[in-house]
Amino acid sequence: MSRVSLTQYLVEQQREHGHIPGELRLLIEVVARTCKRIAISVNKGALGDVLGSAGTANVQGEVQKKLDVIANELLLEANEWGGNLAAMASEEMDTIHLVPNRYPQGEYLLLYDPLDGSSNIDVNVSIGTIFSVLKKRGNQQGVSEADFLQPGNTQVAAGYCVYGPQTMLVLTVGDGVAMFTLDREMGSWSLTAENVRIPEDTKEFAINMSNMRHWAPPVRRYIDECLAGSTGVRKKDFNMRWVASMVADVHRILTRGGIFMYPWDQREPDKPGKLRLMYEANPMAFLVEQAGGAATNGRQRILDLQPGKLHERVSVILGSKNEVERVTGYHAQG
Ligand code: P6P
Repeated sequence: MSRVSLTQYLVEQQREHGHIPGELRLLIEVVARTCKRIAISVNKGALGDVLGSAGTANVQGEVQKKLDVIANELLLEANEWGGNLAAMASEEMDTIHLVPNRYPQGEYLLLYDPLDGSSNIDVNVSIGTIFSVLKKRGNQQGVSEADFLQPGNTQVAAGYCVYGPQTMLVLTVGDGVAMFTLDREMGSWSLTAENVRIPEDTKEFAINMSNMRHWAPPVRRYIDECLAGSTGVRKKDFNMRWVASMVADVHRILTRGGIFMYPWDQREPDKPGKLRLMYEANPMAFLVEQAGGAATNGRQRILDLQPGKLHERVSVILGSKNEVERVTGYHAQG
């Protein structure tokens, strides 16, 4: 049985739903092709001199791994010439990257975390690339950082590539979630799941438990109830997972349900959370909602948040709808 390729899926989506104009289809295919290229570097490991630190720090002040820099460069180079983008923004770059004048400018804005979960690179645990696509608003010439500061509910596409036992591309253009598995013999993406749905209930939570003493009361209450299991108010036992790669944890939740939490905590009270809104929380929230899940910052829908800065952080609670609503309800109760 011949499988549906990414190109065929995108063409059929455009034919049936008109969600994917040619310019957007090109953008998605170029990002998907670049993820295959990143996968080659990731899979080389020590054989490719790609492990360890690059000896530089990013805008977040975090030490950059060699693969962070490689993945960022690959995405920049691949997306400059298409004529469909006005600019790009990356976790690894302080300011936006304009399409060079030698190329035509387009209307789309591409944001990405080129390699999320970098702390897992050197220990061979799944990592991933996360991307989000916006459209420039208005028709004024040029592009500035302000053009990127749109709420997540304006995204036209979002997705991630997870470099795990399988290399998989997960994508939404606002009409459900599709999953593609890299067929290494063909070097192409094959559709392996579509209309992905997250179960509304779950028995599995994902949070970094070592931060427990720093959590706000609503988070502590929720996790304590999960830990009390069948002997407590939840009357069911829970399992825990924490990969420390958001892409891997979100992929598990899209595949079998669960709740993922990286909430505000009192270690750095001025920071709303650890994860970044524009190129981590927003694309993941778009995917999760498109699969019937929910995503809030504890009080508001993540996709409704109005960004103030390109690299701003946010508290993230996402996954199985009924569990996210329970945690959000606990925050409302104070
Ligand atoms: P911690 C990876 O660095 C990341 O940004 C997310 O992918 C992941 O969920 C989180 O941070 C892990 O953070 O504090 O558990 O190492």
